[in-house]
Order: sequence, then C-alpha cells, then structure tokens
Amino acid sequence: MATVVLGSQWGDEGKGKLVDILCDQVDVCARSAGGNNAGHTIVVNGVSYDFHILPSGLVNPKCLNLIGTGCVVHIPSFFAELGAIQKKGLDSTGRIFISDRAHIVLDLHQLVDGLEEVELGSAHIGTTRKGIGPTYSTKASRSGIRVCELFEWDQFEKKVRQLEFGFRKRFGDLLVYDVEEELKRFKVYHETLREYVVDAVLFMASAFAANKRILVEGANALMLDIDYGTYPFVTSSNAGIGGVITGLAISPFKIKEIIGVVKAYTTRVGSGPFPTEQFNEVGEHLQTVGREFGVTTGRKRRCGWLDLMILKYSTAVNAYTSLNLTKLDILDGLKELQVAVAYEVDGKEIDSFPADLNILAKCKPVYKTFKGWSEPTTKLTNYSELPQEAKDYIAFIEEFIGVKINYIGVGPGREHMLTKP
Ligand code: 2SA
Ligand code: GDP
Ligand code: MG
Repeated sequence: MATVVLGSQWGDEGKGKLVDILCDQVDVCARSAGGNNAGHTIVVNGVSYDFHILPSGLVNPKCLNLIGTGCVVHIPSFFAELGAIQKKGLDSTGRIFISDRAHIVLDLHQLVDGLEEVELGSAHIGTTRKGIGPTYSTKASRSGIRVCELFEWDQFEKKVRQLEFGFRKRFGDLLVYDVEEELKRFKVYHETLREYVVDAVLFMASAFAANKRILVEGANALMLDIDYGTYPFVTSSNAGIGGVITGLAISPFKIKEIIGVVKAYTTRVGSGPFPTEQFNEVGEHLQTVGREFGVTTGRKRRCGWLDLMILKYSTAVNAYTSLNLTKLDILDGLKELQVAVAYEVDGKEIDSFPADLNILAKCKPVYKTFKGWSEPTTKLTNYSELPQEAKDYIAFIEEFIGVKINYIGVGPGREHMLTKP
C-alpha cells in the first residue's frame, strides 16, 4: 500500500522533511509530478540537503527512488543534483530511477519559459523559469519528447529540431539558442542516462506485488494544481491527488493514507491573489523568522495568516486522511494570531473557495483571533509540553477541517517533529 504526502497550500509547507522522516520505514519513494521547479529542504544532523527533481527518499540509504511518468526532467539538472548530494556523502548508486515515459525538459523549454514570462509583462506568472510550463505544453500538444526517445537518436534529434523550428517561428530573434550545443550534450546522456531509466509501470507494479512500502512525495501543492489551483497562477501539472494516480499509475485502492502538509501560516512565491497576505510587521516576522526564501530561485516568499478556506477546499479535493502542521515555532512570540475562516465578497459571506480569480481578488478574509504564546517551542519533544494557546490553535484547525493533525513541526530538523496523541 502507498502513503501519499501532498502540499495543501501554495507549496513549501515542509513536505520534504515529513517525507524524509517517513522514509525511514519505506522501501520506495516516488515523485509523481513536476520537475526541478520544486525545492525540498531536509535537515539531518545539522546538514541541509536541497532536492529539486530528485525524490527526498535519497537521504535514507535503504530507500529506492523513482522519478515517475508524470514528471518532467531536465537531464543536466538531474546529473548536477546527483553530483551535489554525492558530494555531501549520500550514495545514490542503484537507488534512483526515471520513468521511460517521463518527458524531457530541454534548455529550449527553459528559454521559452523566460520568454513567455517577459511576453506576459505585468501579468507574468512568476514561474521558476525551469521550463515546466513549456514542457507540459509540448507534452499536451503531442510534440514533447519522452525519456525513452533519447535512445532512438535519429528520432530524438529530429524532434528537438522540430521543436526549435516551432519556437523560432514564434519568438524570432528573441530566442537565443544553440541547438547543436544542446544536441551535443544529449549525445553524452544518450549513453550515461541509460542505467537510470526504467519502465515505471512495471517498477511500481512489482513493488506493489512484493508488498513494498511505497511513499509518494508530492511536489508543489494543491493551490498550484493546473486544474484546482488559482489558475493561471499555477504550475503546469496536477500537483493534487489526481496527479499521483496518473503520474505513477497507482490504483486509488492502493492508497492507504493521504497526508496533507499545512504550514501554520500561509506563503506563496510567484504572482496571483493571496487573500490573507500581510504587508506589515506580521508578514515581515513570518518571512524573516520563517526564512521564507525559494529553495530553487532564492525569491522572497509572500507571507500571511493561515487560511482555512484554502485548507477546507484543498481537503475537499485531496481527501486528506491526516495532516502535518509545520513551522508552528515560527508563530512563537506573536501576541495574537489570526486565521481566516470565511471570505466576504461585496459585504456578503461566501463559504467556498471561488474559481473566478476576479472574485478571489475581491475576497476579504473573515478572521478568528487567537491568543499567541511567548515560550519557544523548538526544544520541545512532547506534544503535551506545548503551550495551551498552541494546543488551542491546533485543536481549532482540526475541528474546522474535520481531519486529525498527527504531526506538528517545531523546527527544521528531523528531531523537531511532535507526534500528537
Ligand atoms: P513553474 O516554474 O511553472 O512551476 O511556476 C508556476 C507557479 O508555481 C509556483 N512554484 C512554486 N511555488 C512554491 N515553491 C516552489 N518551489 C521552489 C521552492 C520555488 C522557488 O521550494 O521554494 O525557489 O522559487 C515552486 N515551484 C513552482 C511558481 O512560483 C509559480 O507561481
Ligand atoms: P517543501 O517544498 O514543502 O518540501 O518545503 P521547502 O523545503 O521548500 O520549505 C520548507 C522550509 O521550512 C525548509 O527550509 C525546511 O527545512 C523548513 N521546515 C520544515 N518544517 C519546519 C518546521 O516545523 N519549523 C521550521 N522552523 N522549519 C521547518
Ligand atoms: Mg519547496
């Protein structure tokens, strides 16, 4: 059976840390969607690891790791990331695999990502410029290139040139790209990538047949899901539960639990509406104390209060069986906390998350106020030691959403995770 870990807000909830902790008891860790736009930081014994396209299960030496069919892979970044973790002493030999059906992100896609952002001007999405949107677009328009095609060199070369031709027609001189240089590099990957490539359908089916414990590492989050997120300010894959099923060919009947990771406040990186965003000292506190910077781009993350309208909506889509509340420690020392429990539009309360971004932009959060706590929580090792005010905050979220919070993060390290009875 599989356990799935998913981001419930706009990403960076701390999924990587939970995945790392759970991977202690897991045989296979698999990514189902996204590419190296993701950034998952894991801190083990004071050493910090940043994962982008690689699954976070690589930190655990017993865990096999799969980059699934629903993912898009920039091969040079894949090798660079492998090199970086090897330098930190992690041995990935024989433990990392890529689906032969996953799509390849070319440098060309990354350049086009940048050009599309410029073309949008002030309406830009705020992408990571990792080529994610253009790669999923070429996948959907059936001109994309899958990993298996790299081993059919003539066909591969022809398809790369076709893509170049199409993008040149669209962007003209704005596209500064050397196709020969990219093909030259791929000629090397044509040999070196082979050992990592597997039939992921067989891989997963054999893992299930052998009763392996499987963990799916969600990337990005529900509010960035192409169908259920704040479109168009989303990523280009299904970051919700649907993407897990298609991206790894997992039957829903084989999913044992779906853990939603919820930051104790809200952050967002990139453009788009964000009803509870705080442009004041509270936002400043969350950003600086929470060290809210993008792991992939280094951008400052926008910060605001916890929004239970989002979490309720996200739970309706992803059907979380339990929650992991993270970064509770970042709220230490705030006198008062606010949590959005409804939205008001033109003076009328609405009780569901709107699809129309024009309406979302008009939403004014209705807040419930909580008393804060002054004691630092990071050193605590037991849930019972949490200040009563923190317990009240947690209990309210549980009750409002109707899903149990099993884990509470009070610091970045593996050891900073409280288990709630
Ligand atoms: P893209 O690059 O096409 O996927 O961007 C589209 C939107 O998705 C957002 N996005 C992210 N949001 C949060 N975290 C992400 N990963 C990195 C991190 C982000 C970073 O862990 O910090 O370093 O900036 C991530 N990846 C994509 C993006 O901001 C756009 O809103
Ligand atoms: P992900 O994309 O969901 O895996 O999250 P990121 O790694 O992008 O961002 C989460 C950041 O918060 C990382 O730097 C983590 O090390 C850190 N982190 C995770 N959980 C906690 C927590 O409970 N408290 C604190 N202070 N930091 C945390
Ligand atoms: Mg992240």
